[in-house]
Parts: sequence; C-alpha cells; structure tokens
Amino acid sequence: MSTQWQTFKSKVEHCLCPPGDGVFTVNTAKERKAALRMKLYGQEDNVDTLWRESLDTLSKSEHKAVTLGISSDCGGGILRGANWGPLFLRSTLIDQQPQAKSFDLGDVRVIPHLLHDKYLNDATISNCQKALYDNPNSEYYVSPLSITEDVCNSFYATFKDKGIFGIGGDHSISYPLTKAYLKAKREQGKRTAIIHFDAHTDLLVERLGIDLCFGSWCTHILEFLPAPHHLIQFGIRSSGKPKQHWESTFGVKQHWAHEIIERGAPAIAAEVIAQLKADNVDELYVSFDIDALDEEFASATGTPEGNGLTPQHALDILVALADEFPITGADMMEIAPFTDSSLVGQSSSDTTLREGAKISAFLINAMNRT
Ligand SMILES: [Mn+2]
Repeated sequence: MSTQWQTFKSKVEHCLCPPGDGVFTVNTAKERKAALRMKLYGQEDNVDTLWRESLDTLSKSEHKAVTLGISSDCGGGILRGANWGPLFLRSTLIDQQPQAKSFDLGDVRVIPHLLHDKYLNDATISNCQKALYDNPNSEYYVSPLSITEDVCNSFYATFKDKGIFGIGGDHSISYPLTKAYLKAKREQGKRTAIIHFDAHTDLLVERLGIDLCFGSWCTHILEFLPAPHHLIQFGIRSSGKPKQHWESTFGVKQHWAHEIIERGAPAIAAEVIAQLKADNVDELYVSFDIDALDEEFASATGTPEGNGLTPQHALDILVALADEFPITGADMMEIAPFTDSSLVGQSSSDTTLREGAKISAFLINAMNRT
C-alpha cells in the first residue's frame, strides 16, 4: 500500500463519518439515519466499523463516481436546511434511482458553526481539533470547506481515474470541490470547464465581508480555470444586474433561463458544445444548484425562484454535453428537505428530492461511463 493511500485513508477516517451521519445529532432524525444504514449496510449497528472496512475496497471499486456528503449550510443565509441534503438525497437515490451506483466515501464531519479555518483564531481551531480528533494539536482542519478541500486534494492525488460526486450542503461547498478538481486536472494536463446550473450567478466578490459563501464561490474559482469563459452558467434569472454585466466584468459565459426556454435546450446545448470544442476542453465538471429548476419542481431549497428550467431542460443540456465530453466531477447542492412550503398535495420536498435524484443519477452514471 502506498504512502499516498495511507495518508488519504487516515484523513478519511479522521475527517469523515459514515454516509448520512454528517449532521451531528444525538436523537433528531435517528429513524432516518437508521433507515439509510439499513439500505446501505443491511444493519443499523456496527456501521462505523463496516464503513471503515469498506474504505479498503475503494481502489478496487468498479465505480468511477465516488460520493462525498458535506452537510454544511453555514455558507448559506437566506433559508438554511441544506445540511440535510446528503442524508435525504442518498435515501432517495437508493429508492428511486437504484441503477445509479457509486462508491460512498461518507460524510464530512461538520461543526455547524464553522465555514473555513481561515476565519478562525488559533484557540478556536485547537479547541475544535480536540472536539473532533481528541487532539488539540491535530494536523487536520476543523471547518467544512477546509476539510473538504483537504480530503479532495488527497483523493485526486491517490485516484487519478476516479471523480467525486459531492452532495451539499449550501453552494459554498462547491468552492473546495471545484478548486481541488481544477487543480488536479491542471496538473494532469487536462483542459476543463465548469457547467453551472443555478438561478443565481454566485458571482459576488464577497457578501457582508465573507469571501467564501453561497453567493460568491464562483468568483473565487475563476483563477483555477483555463480562462474565465470556461465557467458556463445555465438557468440564471434572479440577478441584480443584467447578463451583459456579468459577462463583461468577469468574462464568464451565461445562458439565462428565459433564453433556454425561448430557444430550446438543444439549440443552447449545440452552442455550448461548439464553444467547448473551440476551446479544446477535455473534461467537464457539473455543479448543480437545485434552484436552477423552477420552484414548481424545486421549492425545498433556500431561495426557490419562479420562471425557471424544467428538469427536462436541464437533462436535455446535460445529455447533449455528456455525449461529447466526459463528465469527471459533479455535485448536487442546496436541496433543503425540511423547508417544505407546500400546503396541499404532494410535499414539495418529495418533488424536489425526486427531481434532484433524477439529475444526480444522470450525473453519477455519466461519471461511471468515462
Ligand atoms: Mn448557487
């Protein structure tokens, strides 16, 4: 066994926990966590040991997609609750999309009051290291964004032919996921692009003085892309500034929701494929904020928005892109199952989870095919 693997495994054993356990609770959601354990392991007890043992099978896993849950919504702020995404989306995937299989690495151990270690003083870091690792001088990070980046860096250094499928969490989580991915691919000499579905641009420089949050993560990954227009955004409709502003200020490429609805997904996809080919892009990362979908399909999220895409719009674009380019990294963000705003009929969180699982399953299968 290589040193790289040992370092990675030790990091996972310290910084992660079994799938679905990322939200630290004593009694809340006990039954839901137990139900997922039954689905994953066929038993409720001894799951920590089974999960640890499973890590040794990662290198031999037939699946290229490796699921990582990050139950953090500390980077959100309008309406929180995306911390429950990893538990609920996994259960929905197993029940409704059983053909979408991945290796499940587990969940990041999240201290819900923390975002990134750079915002903490030494005393807090040490205290949290004591809480998480039983060692006030631990070598490991304590905040969800910092842990995620560290684990992903180590993952890509160890497994060059596998990719992470991240489940959030609020969208700030995509900062460490994409940063680690983009840096690893750059080192491999691969040209990449980020396909970003969202109702919002996520292109603030900072929000209330915080540079890494759900509204600003895109701004801070541009430097790791071959060029800013390799960030291609779909479904934008809730923005204080027009498309022209974002494209000329940041150099990104946008396809707003009304353009996709008016011109049709195939026409937009054809344009994007031509752009990606002209730029000699080798591989794609897909970051999916569930609020890209219209609130009719995705109301259980922090900022539901009307006039959005149907799931079919999104899938038509993704299918067309996946036919031309390998998707080697992806994430599904901002599903907040407990923020159910429906008054009658089927619960909005059921609908949101169902549509989120459909798109997640497509992404997982696409990653496995590469
Ligand atoms: Mn977003």
